[in-house]
Amino acid sequence: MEKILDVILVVWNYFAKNILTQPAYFIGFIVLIGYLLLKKPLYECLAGFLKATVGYFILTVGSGGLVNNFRPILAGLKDRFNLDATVIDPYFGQNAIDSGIMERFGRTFGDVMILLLIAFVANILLVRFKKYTKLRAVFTTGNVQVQQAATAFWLVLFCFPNLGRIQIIVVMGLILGLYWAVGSNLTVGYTQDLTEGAGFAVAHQQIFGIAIVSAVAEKFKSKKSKKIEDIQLPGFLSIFNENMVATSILMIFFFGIIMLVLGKNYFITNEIITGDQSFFFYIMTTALQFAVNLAILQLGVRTFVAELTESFTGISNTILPGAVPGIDVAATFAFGSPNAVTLGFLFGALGQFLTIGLLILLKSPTIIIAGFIPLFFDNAAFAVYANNRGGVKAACVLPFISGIIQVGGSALIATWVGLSKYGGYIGMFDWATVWPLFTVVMKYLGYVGIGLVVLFLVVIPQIQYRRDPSGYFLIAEDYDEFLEQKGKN
Ligand code: ASC
Repeated sequence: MEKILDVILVVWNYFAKNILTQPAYFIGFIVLIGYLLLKKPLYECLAGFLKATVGYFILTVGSGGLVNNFRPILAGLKDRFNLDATVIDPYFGQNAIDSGIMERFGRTFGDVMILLLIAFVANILLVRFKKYTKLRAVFTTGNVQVQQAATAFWLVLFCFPNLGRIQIIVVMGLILGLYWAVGSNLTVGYTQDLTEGAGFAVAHQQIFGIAIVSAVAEKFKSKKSKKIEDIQLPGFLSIFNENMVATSILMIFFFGIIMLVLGKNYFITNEIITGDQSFFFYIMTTALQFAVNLAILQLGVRTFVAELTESFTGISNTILPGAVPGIDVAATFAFGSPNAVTLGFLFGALGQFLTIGLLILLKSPTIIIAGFIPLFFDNAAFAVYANNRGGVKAACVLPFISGIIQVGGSALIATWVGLSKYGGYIGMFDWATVWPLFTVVMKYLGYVGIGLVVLFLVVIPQIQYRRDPSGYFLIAEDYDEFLEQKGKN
């Protein structure tokens, strides 16, 4: 028995390290398997695999470029002002857990990978039995799955410090798998609407957020409400109608101000620029990288999404009937209005910075430093969905509120569970809202709390299904047919 377990773990570690956490290959292999199941000629299967993998790598170049370019600038505020602060960013969060987990709980990161395996298998099984569970989406975004498994592990250790090693991994693995299945399932309908049936769901860190924002955005809809793409600005403002121009101008101001606050000396001391380099042009180049990387990201999405949509029917007709793949939230930035992405980022930043100011004024025990990933990927996505469902006002107001919640929620949970001491917290929307709630319920109600969390998650897709039994599966399986049934075509 032990031998078998060892073999499973070796295979799993290989898969997790090389494929799952490299979503480009994971998506590539999904496309390959999909085409094989569709019995396409081998050379087409190979071509699909390559196109999907390359496309996803292009997306990674864009999103990685954004992160690498702007994260140091935001995090720099911490050093510049000598703040003892917690950075809300998934990678800072993971590092914090890495350095604290042994010291505080006597566990290693290896346990996190086992938890991840259980959650991953749970997600697939939940979708396999969709007849009962009503769950349609499989999480494939391995890079964020590791961060979530680590955070979930910390939270469950905090709630049940005395529970045995195996029990704790199994309990949290099941809850996390359920969260993945239920959360990404929540995004299926809204994403099909946004992408006009591209056939994917979101599997990231703000999946409950997307559902909440999309539902609330509808309250903003009126006869007068306009979508961003319908607004034509007059006169000189018309240059803002062009996304690349709008993004560039806004980012020169936004990052220009922050970089001026940091000061040229900060960049010289940290050997980012040399003394004889022009600070003005350095600011320009940095700010313009925003538009550059966004364009790359969108190209990547366009390259792989068509392959994924077509090939996945091979999987959804056979091994996982009616399923859709859950993929990185960045994929949604290639749909809807490109200006929504920029607006969401800026309004989210406004909300975050105001709340951080408030924390400083109120002498909060934990000061938060805005991290680029929550600031951008959560709020840009919220604006894209909000604009699609409710128009421009929703696309401004909701990311602003999200910014407040991200900082407030993260400050509370990171302080309470002790992660702020290690300098980082994941900070993404669901981990500043839904997961803190789960943690409170489990900490105070114990096993009953676990039961309540599971019940809450299990019931959600049942409610979704009962609202529209005839369209619920159809919207994922055949979007055109769904539109026809709803009389929209
Ligand atoms: C995250 C995370 C990333 C980015 C990326 C966005 O949460 O860990 O690396 O967002 O997935 O494309």
